[in-house]
Amino acid sequence: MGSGKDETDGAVKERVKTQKKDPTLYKVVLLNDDYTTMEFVMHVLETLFQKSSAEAYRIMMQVHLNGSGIAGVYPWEVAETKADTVVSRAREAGYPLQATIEEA
Ligand code: TYC
Repeated sequence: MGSGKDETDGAVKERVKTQKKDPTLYKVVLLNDDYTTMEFVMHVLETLFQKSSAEAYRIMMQVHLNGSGIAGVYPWEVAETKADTVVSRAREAGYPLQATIEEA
């Protein structure tokens, strides 16, 4: 279809149209506290972040010993929803566990 002069015209237009989502990824960061049980944190990592029990234990201990740790990396909307879900599940269970998101 191209005359030679404008052979990239259609392709450029199509790329702009199809790139709907922000490609930036965000870390869901769990924060340590003195009251949330290790078992609860591992349960959240296994059920909400699809971690194996070994990986859940590793991440939980990273948070416990160093103050924070990465539960997973996702597009913004997914990361935000998962962080909110961590906090609401913790509150339902009576724990002060906090989760935040950070640009990856
Ligand atoms: N520090 C908690 C305890 O000793 C365990 C814990 C780990 C809490 C990770 C929060 O994100 C956390 N019971």
